[in-house]
Amino acid sequence: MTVTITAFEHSPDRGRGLARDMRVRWALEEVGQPYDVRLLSFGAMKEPAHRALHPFGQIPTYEDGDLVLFESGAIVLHLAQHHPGLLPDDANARARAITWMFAALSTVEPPIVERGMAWIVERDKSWYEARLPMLETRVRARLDELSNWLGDADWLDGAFSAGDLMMVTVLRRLSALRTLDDYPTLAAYVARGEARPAYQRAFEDQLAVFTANSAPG
Ligand code: GTB
Repeated sequence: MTVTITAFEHSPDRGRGLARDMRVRWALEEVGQPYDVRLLSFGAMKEPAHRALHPFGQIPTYEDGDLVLFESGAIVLHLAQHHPGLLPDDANARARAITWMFAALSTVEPPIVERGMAWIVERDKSWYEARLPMLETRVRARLDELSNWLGDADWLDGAFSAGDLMMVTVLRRLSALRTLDDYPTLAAYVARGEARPAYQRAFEDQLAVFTANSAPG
């Protein structure tokens, strides 16, 4: 049975691969698993049929026979644990790669999302300009630390892993603001991730959805 994931019918990022189905697509491509995509409107995401799969009415979800998962991190971890290619065989190295997945999602992503959300929902508020330096400082503190850790290594801990996949997708959320221009080590790290053939296949597939749904006439 083919795996089915869900994604935006009209992604607000105009197909730049910033929505969280991108990580799942990339992981599926890395492990060579074919998949179908069910596209959802914002309305359909909140309908009972989708909420039965995702309690918060969001994308992505993952269906494989009787198994239904939500949360992009849990989906990528599931794929990495059941297929070779995204986690090392050595038990300690495997645990460290999973640690990097959590670091991406619970230490690096939150300040990036918080700054992005402030721009979306608070930029016309009186307090926005006062709050922005604090939000910016918190993002840059994590980038400084991550950049120091990476040094001149290609990946976070040995060979490319699900930890890198997750971290690259988190850092890509900074692309519109060009923040990574100040972090050449991290910019090169993201570029290495984006150069992987599996990433490129996943990116093209999600971009094709946006292109098809934006075609005139
Ligand atoms: N923690 C969950 C996970 O990792 O799977 C978060 C899932 C989530 O935030 N899903 C978003 C969603 O369904 C899409 S990815 N939103 C609709 C809703 O909540 O009603 C977040 C996202 C959206 C758009 C952009 N963008 O346009 O750049 C980037 C990221």
